[in-house]
Amino acid sequence: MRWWLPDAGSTFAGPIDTMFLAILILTGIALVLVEVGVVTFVIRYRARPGRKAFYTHGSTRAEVIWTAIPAVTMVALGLVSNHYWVLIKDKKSVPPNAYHIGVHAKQFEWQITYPGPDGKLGTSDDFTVRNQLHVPVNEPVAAELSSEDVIHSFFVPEWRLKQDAVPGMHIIAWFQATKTGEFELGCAELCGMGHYKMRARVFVHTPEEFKAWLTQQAAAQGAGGGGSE
Ligand SMILES: [Cu+2]
Repeated sequence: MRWWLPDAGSTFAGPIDTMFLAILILTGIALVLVEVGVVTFVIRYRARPGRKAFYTHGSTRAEVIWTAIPAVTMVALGLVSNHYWVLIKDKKSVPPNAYHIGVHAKQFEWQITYPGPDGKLGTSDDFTVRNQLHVPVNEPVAAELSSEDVIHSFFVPEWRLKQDAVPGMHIIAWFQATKTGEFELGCAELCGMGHYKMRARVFVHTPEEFKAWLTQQAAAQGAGGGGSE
């Protein structure tokens, strides 16, 4: 049983984890201060034999302070995290050399389309595999997300990347894996009765392995095969 975050497996993991930790510490401090305050006041101003509980309408000065500090903290967090939001989510941030693949979500599976030998998505040599996502390590990949039916969400915890796939929309989620191995792509949006089993295996390959896999798949498709399951 893991008690902390999944292994860091993409270039986004470092900054996202740092931000997560900063927010956890700040909210942790706030939690302790508030709870200590509540308990202290409850004990100190409680009713006792011969004395009524102390009652106050409040203090404007205290209210201004405890509103201003969280407000300033929130704005500061927003400003600090904006850089990473733009880096990860902005349409213009997708690296021009990214390897584009199609990720089509439907109840309840992932259909991953590869550009085939010509390296271009949307041509006749494209091929599709079900519930398997193969990508090369240390190379930017752009997943072109679409959905067949309802909203699904593309989520690979090790990459710290989560993006909705919305019917009628074409959304690109890019990432660069930094760790080879096998991971899991889960659907992170409740999408129906089979949501719990909507997942794909993720394989992050070395460039050579990836090339070999692509060649083998393309050949199998050319020979009339249906891709590997
Ligand atoms: Cu789903």
